[in-house]
Amino acid sequence: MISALRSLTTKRTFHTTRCVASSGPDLRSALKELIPARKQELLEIKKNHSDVKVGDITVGSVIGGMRGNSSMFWQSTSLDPEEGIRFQGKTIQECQALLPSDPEEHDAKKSFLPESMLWLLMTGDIPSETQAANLTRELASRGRTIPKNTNKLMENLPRDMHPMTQLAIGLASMNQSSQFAKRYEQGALSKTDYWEYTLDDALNLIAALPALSGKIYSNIVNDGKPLGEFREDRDWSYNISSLLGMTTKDSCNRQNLSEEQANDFVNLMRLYTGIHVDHEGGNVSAHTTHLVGSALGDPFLSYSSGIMGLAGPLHGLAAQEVVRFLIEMNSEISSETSTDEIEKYLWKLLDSKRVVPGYGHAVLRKPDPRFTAMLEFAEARPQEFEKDKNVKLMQILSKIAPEVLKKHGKTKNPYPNVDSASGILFYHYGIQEMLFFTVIFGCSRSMGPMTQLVWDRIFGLPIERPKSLDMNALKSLCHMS
Ligand code: FAM
Repeated sequence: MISALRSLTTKRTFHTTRCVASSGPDLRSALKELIPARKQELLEIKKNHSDVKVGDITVGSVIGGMRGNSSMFWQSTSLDPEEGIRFQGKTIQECQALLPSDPEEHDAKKSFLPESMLWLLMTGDIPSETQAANLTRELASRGRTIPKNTNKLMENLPRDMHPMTQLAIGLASMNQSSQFAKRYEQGALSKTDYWEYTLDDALNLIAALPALSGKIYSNIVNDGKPLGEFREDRDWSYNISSLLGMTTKDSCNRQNLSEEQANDFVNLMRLYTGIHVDHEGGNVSAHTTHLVGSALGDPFLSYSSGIMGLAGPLHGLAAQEVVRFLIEMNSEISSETSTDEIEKYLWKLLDSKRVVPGYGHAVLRKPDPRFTAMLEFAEARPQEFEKDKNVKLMQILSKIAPEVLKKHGKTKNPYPNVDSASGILFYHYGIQEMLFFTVIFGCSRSMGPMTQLVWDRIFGLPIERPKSLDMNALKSLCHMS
């Protein structure tokens, strides 16, 4: 299964990472090394090639969610319909091979650190072990405390408020601490300095996510009482896991996980948050962040808006829909290996005009390599997952559903997307509050849009303002009376 999916996802190689890596020990100094040449590049394109045509916009695209309309500049990731996501030109497999992991950990199955991925997104370079460790420490130091008002606000939110609403509120409230907003308000900021304060805010935002997600989860499951401790000497994903009560040492170990299971959970968190960071710019959460940021909204307001977009069922909330769907299907079929019953179940769903959650994609036309990576995580731990009938159904479904969707004939991409596998793995370890899954997605997704916002400020990109067309304009274009 894996090799079949792999062969579909590793056809071309791009080389956008640079030969000479930036030597700065921290992100700010590394960026300072890169900025002059990158700005020069864009300036040259703008000056000499602004008239080059990118494509034609059709009426179908105007009324069809702007599909196929390439009109956004996005720095660090690109999505090929056939092979999936590349992070600064690197596939998931390449990132898994090259990006530094936690040097303290000796587990052969350990995942790379999302902090390494953040470095790659921001700079285009694979960080050295020291650079990755420095960024890990910097985020842990910035994330040790969150602003007092945000803390108070989070403690007083209704316990049954939607977790994504809680996250959006928490992030928006941090705008009070925005260095960018403060300096801008004081009128003390020159355009060339925008990026430095944006970087500061962006790093504070990403660093605060373990504490914010921990607060939200404790609001949901523990009446707001903390489930674990924040460790300044540990990495971002470890702290997320601890604050969810999912480590054996620094948390209440809410699910009584063994040492090995807790370790695996932290690695699941690293893998999941490491590969969900970005999916180029047009998806709802990234695009929203970029759009709001283009009006010079600070990173907190911009990403809070992105989070609201991520909460839609056709976007980030799909992971929860998949878990519900797998559990419901399992309760209605006699065995998770009964191909006939699974097929019948899918047809019933499609005939009632519902979508098969976790399948399809607006851009991708092959199995999502992020799905493959999550599937591999389960396949590398057969003893852990062999008795989990939901995980088994997820695996079997990924072979049956594409065939059914092909016969159905509507879906442009009948293959599994990442949400097919992610939620059910978290569910397996005991994170079973489904509305919460998207919060974990939101932790990860911060990294791509925040990277772009920093580069938006470096390049001085303008406010976004596409032209819209009314019905009369469409009719006139189509020569209709
Ligand atoms: N099951 C049944 N029908 C589907 C389908 C699915 N999984 N995916 C697409 N279709 C239908 C779609 O509803 C549309 O039907 P109508 O013409 O009647 O409106 C038709 O196939 C063509 O759609 P498309 O061009 O293939 O897809 P879109 O670009 O319009 O939409 C998705 C893309 C992801 C919204 C869509 O495939 C979907 O609803 N999938 C299920 C929900 C899901 O898994 N979302 C997660 C996406 C994930 F990548 C993420 O953002 N987290």
